[in-house]
Amino acid sequence: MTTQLWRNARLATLQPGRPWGWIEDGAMLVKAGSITWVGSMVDLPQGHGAALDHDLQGALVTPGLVDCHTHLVYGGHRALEFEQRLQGASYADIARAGGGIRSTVAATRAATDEELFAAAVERARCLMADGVTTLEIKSGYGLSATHETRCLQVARRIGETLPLTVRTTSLAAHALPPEFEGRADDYINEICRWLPAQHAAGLIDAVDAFCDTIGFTPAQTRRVFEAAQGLSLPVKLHAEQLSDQGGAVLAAEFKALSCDHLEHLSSAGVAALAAAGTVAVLLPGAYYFLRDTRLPPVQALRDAGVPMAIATDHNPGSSPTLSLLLMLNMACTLFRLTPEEALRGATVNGAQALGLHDRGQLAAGQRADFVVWGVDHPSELAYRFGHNPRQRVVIAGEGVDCNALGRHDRGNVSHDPA
Ligand code: DI6
Ligand code: FE
Repeated sequence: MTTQLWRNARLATLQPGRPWGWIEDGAMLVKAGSITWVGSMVDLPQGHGAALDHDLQGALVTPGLVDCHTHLVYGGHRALEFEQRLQGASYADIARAGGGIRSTVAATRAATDEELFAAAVERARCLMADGVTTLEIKSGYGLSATHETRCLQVARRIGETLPLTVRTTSLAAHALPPEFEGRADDYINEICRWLPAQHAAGLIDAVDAFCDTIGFTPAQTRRVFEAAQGLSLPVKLHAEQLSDQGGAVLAAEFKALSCDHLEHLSSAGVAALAAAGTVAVLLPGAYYFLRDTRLPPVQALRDAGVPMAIATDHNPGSSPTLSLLLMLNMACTLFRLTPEEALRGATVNGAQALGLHDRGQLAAGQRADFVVWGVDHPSELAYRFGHNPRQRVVIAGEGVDCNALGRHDRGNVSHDPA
């Protein structure tokens, strides 16, 4: 196996102990997809035997970004609902009137597997071009055994098509499908029946639910978690987004990998997350797009030592963004995270929210997933917005051509007005 040397780099390793895990004149050795050594150029081991030499000419290198919360697979869009909200309708009003998530469910069920895949892989490609090397994808717009399975299969196929790592999460308990109107408990029973087969087919890495007034109750969420636990699957939760249902305390009881959103998180919820080692995933895109005014309790999370992650929450209703870099900026401007907290949130803490400990830092033994950026200082990644200074994305030691991968042939679409 060839050893690669990446040298003349400014490294934000994010190793603990010093700001940014900073190494000014840095180098890395990479072999068989993993980092084997990281340090200052002056300490580079003699006789390292690297056959490939990459001179980065002083560019910044960070770990590859981890987008630990997305709903990437769906049909249609919700631009018209956006217009309704601009005219004063609330997100919850639209959901109660049968729009919102349910309208995306109808569009998803109507789409073919190929249509779902083509749209979703293009979204994943955009995220990868933004520096994302590990991506979580939730189901949750199929809401029946057949359609949830299709969405999870599409998510898996993205991981097989693009070089990034895809982790899949079942979010069957996202909304009540219309055919179960008034029978939420029956729908929960159904989910508990499908999960084993989807898990046996290798389609699920974790199980999530939407615990809220327009989602499911804590008692219903508990039943989904018990089913997951019976399959030894880790759980996550959309908790305390629109109201405080005590979801975080429930999720902590099940040692959840993460609790996500958390604008309405109580102090009891903060304490429970801290005790359980659960990651708080903050989603500034949804906060921004829904024009929320209630901030997640960032200082309380910080004081309690709860690791905070940042993700896009890409979905058609509350966060149609495809830029995790933009979320770094919003995490700072809207939630008052420091730029370093934001970057740790989109790397090492995002990885922890997925139960992954082999990535998120530049350190010996970690996967060689990293990004080369055309900026001087890592703070600039959060400071700039609407700007992508990515120079190279490297996944498992291999450079990725972000422009080519996953791009769909639009050659059969004529733009010729004649
Ligand atoms: N919370 C969200 O922000 C997304 N799902 C959820 O439970 C929004 C999903 C949508 O509006 O389509
Ligand atoms: Fe979400």
